[in-house]
Amino acid sequence: MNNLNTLYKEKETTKKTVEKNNASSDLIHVGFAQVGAESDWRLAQTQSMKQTFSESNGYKLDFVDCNNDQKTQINAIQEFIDNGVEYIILDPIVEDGYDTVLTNAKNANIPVIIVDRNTKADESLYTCWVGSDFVKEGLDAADWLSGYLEANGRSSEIINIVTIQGTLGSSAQSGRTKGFNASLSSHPNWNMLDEQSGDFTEEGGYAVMKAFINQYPDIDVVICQNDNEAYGAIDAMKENNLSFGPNGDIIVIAFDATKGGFQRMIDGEIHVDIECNPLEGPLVAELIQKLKKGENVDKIQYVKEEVFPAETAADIIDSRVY
Ligand code: GYE
Repeated sequence: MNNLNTLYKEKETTKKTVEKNNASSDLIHVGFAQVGAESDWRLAQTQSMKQTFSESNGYKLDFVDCNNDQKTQINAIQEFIDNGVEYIILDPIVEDGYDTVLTNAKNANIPVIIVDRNTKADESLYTCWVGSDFVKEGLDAADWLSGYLEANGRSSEIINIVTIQGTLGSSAQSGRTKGFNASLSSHPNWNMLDEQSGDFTEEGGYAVMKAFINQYPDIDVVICQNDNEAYGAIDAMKENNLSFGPNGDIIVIAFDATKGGFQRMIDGEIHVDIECNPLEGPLVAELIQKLKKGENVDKIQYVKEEVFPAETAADIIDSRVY
């Protein structure tokens, strides 16, 4: 009887282990090579991915914060391949330099979904891309500025502009720059004084704006390629007793439209925030589910985005989720 009991118990244990193994092997194994943690936008995107690719939703997520270092990112992807993940999600820090590792993923038959920033790698090397239209964001910023100057009777005034760019070589930086600068030729009175990278960080925005203020005595507009850079630029302007914001002199344009950016608009510090949506997790999961069923997915998918001028901020802030 004792023996039988032991046997029964052993059987139960084996059954449980097998169930557990089955359960974990049912999880879809996904690797996400994230850019870093440089901004509030980035933290919101990480949260969206982690919430979506949770075990309770049926995923096993290998998450690597690449600390804004491309080498780390390439190594992370290679490790995902070596570990046999089923899907790779990549947010490329910069546009160039991923061809070899993407070829390795392709040869290992692992679909790669690119999110947010894009790469110049050949389209055959990845399955699809989902993110923002950065060129359109830049164009939207220019359109807003044009309308704002016109509404204030300043459309033929000389307008001196400085740009605090994002990480050089990233598609978010190159797209926003390209979009905004495309409007310069149709506004001969707009004078782009300088463009320097603040690396999408608050400290970077502060340092670049401080240097701009020292060098250029008459800045009319500062374009900050993300909210965090704008916060840094605002600190630099305050420190130098410069007047800025909707009730002041220097026009402040930001990108991302995070909750913090909305608050700064309400506080009278930012004129307009061009939305960039980081909540890409559910969309990427939808793509993975389709790929798993063998369905086709669109090669390129843009997320929907808007332009939020300061006067709309108070009504909208409570509905913002990031
Ligand atoms: O604007 C910025 C982040 O790639 C769109 O990266 C993203 C940008 C975003 O650090 O805040």
